[in-house]
Amino acid sequence: MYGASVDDFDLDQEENPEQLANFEARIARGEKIEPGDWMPSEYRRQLIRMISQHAHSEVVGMLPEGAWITKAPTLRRKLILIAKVQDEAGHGQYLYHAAETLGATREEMLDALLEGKAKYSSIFNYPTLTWADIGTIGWLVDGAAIMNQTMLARCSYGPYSRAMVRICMEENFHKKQGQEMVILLSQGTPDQKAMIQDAITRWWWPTLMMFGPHDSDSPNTPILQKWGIKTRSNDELRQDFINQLVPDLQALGITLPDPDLHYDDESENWITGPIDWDEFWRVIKGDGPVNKERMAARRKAHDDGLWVREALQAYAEKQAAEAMPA
Ligand code: BYC
Repeated sequence: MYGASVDDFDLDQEENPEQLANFEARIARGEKIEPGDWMPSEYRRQLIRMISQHAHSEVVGMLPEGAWITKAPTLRRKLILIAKVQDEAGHGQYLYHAAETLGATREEMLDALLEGKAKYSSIFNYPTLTWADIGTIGWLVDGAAIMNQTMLARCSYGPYSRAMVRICMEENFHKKQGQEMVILLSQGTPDQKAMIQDAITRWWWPTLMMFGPHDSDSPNTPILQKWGIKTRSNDELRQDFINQLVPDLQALGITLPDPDLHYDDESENWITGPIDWDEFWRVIKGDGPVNKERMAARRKAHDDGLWVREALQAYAEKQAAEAMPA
């Protein structure tokens, strides 16, 4: 997908065993790999894939919540939601920058998204039907993201790892505001209780899918773990999330939509019933509840922003012309 930018670097580098051994020794010592450093092209390719998809997720992730800014029930909630959605735009910026350090251009990455070649998180292909969805996204979706991103803050690639540190701090605020909303609604009027129960019922399974397929069906995990990009697997992170969330939600009187959910004394884990992976693959292939709506919104935003890109380009050209000696 990013052939030109990725393959132009260090041709035949994998055929140099000494460089590869040195690279892997650095990772084993816990050193960060930085943009100008030698790296295998597959390491670069994997990072561009993951970081650009992550950036797209942040930007597409603004849509479900952005839709509720004008409908927030109080000024305080509106301010919080605006700040959160603005943070997601900032996260997208840090991440696109991190991917640019690997040689991918912003245009290539955005084209890949708009042409449907690049993925973004499955979770953003579900609609936000009620105000309770906003609290649920904050607690569950941002909570799942933090679980995954705390791991990525320790990843071997310096720019991604540093972006993650800052993003995680902001995500913690997002999670807390969501948790506060869920707690309040779960202790509110019968209508509010029903609304939050309905939202958790709809978001529970899609949130578990966010962590990606089971380890046995995850083709990228082995190489990502070998090179210190992921330090924990999809299933490990998902299990930690389930163990954290189940007791908290049950304590609020919320029922999870899983008749098989039970605590296993031996492993000390909450065990869920089977995840509907057919649904997951359908959603990431473009056939989720609101995939088409999300992509239409992104394409419109891109088209509407054309005059800004043209103005910036004209300004840059003018500056360059003025800097030229007469
Ligand atoms: N959605 O080999 P696997 C946020 C794809 S933003 C879509 O396990 P990997 C927030 C996967 O890409 C949170 N696709 O992949 C924002 C692969 O296909 P390709 C976003 C998924 O990379 C705004 C195939 O399935 N976080 O929280 O080892 C507001 C096989 O999977 C998904 C990140 O992006 C999915 N859920 O592991 C609020 C974190 N899962 O690419 C909140 C960075 C899997 O080979 N990314 N696929 O064609 C990662 O940590 C990893 O890429 C994943 C997947 C854990 C997501």
